[in-house]
Amino acid sequence: QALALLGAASALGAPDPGSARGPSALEGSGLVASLRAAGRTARWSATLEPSPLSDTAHDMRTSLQVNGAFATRLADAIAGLPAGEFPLVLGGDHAIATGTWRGVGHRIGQAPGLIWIDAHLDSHTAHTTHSGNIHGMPLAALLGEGAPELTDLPGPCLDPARCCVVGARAWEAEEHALLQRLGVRIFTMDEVHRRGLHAVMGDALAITRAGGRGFGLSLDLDALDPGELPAVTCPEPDGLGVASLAAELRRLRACPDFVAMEIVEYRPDLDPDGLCAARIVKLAQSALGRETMPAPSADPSVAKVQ
Ligand code: DIR
Ligand code: MN
Ligand code: MN
Ligand code: MN
Repeated sequence: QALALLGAASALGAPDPGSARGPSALEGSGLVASLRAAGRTARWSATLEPSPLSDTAHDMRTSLQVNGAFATRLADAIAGLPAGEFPLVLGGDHAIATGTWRGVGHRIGQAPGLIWIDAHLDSHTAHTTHSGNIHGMPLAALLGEGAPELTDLPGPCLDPARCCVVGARAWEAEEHALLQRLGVRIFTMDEVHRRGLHAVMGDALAITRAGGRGFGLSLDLDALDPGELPAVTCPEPDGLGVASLAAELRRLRACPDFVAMEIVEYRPDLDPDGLCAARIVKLAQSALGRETMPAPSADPSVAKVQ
C-alpha cells in the first residue's frame, strides 16, 4: 500500500501559529525519502492551507467556524485520495483531527477505531473549555459532542468503545468526565509507568481493532517527553520516551487493518537544529516502515540526551 502524505498547515486551533509550519518543515527534513528508505512507496500528495481570511484573532463562534471549515476540506481531501493509498496526515495543531478521522471513516465506510496518543484528553466542548483553544476539543467533536461547526462533517463519528487515549497526564475535570460518560478508555501516564508501555499498547490495539474494519493512530507529539521532544505547542513533563514509543509503533506496521495515521503539534520554530524533526521521522518510520525492515541498531540523536 502506497503512503499518501497530506499536509494540514493549520494552527487555527492553537494559541501559537508555530505548528502551521509543521508540514513544510517535515517535508523539508526528508520525511518522504525516509519512508522510502524504510521500504515504502510514498508521495507528498498536497498541503492544505487555511484561507488567508481565517487567520486573525477570533471570538469562539468564528473560531469554531474557521476550524470546522478547514476540517471539512481536510476530510474531503482524505476521502478523495485514491483507493489503496494509506493517508499520513501531518499537522498543524490537533484540531485538524476533527477532519482527518471523519475523512478516514468515509474512506473505509465505517468509523475507524482510534488510538489517541496525547498528554491531553482534547475532549472539551465550547461550553467546557478553559482555554478557548479548539485543539482542546477534537476528540469530543469526533465522538459527536460539542458545537455543530465541528461535528457536522462528512463521514461517520467515532465509536467510543473503539477509541482510547494513551499517555494522558494533563486534563481538566469536564473533559475527563465526558470521556468517562462515553466509555472511552484512558491509559494515563501513571498506568504506563505501572504496567509498561508494551502492555498498555497491547490493550489499546485490542480495543481499537475489535470488530472493526480498520483503526488509526493520532499522535500528538506532546505525548513524548519534552526532554526529547520539546518542539511542541504544549509540553508536559513526564512523557513517553522516543525509543520506547518507536518500539511499540513497530507493532502497527504488522496490522493489515491499520488504515491511517496523523502526526500533529510539531513546532519547527522551536527546533532550530532539526533534532525533533529527526525523531519525528524515526517515529513515522517505526509505524510505517515495511514489516521486513530490521530495527535500526542505535539512534545516536536519541542517545545524546539520555
Ligand atoms: C487544555 C490543553 N486542556 C485546553 N490542551 C492541549 O486547552 O483545553 N491539547 N494542549 O493539546
Ligand atoms: Mn496534547
Ligand atoms: Mn494540542
Ligand atoms: Mn492533542
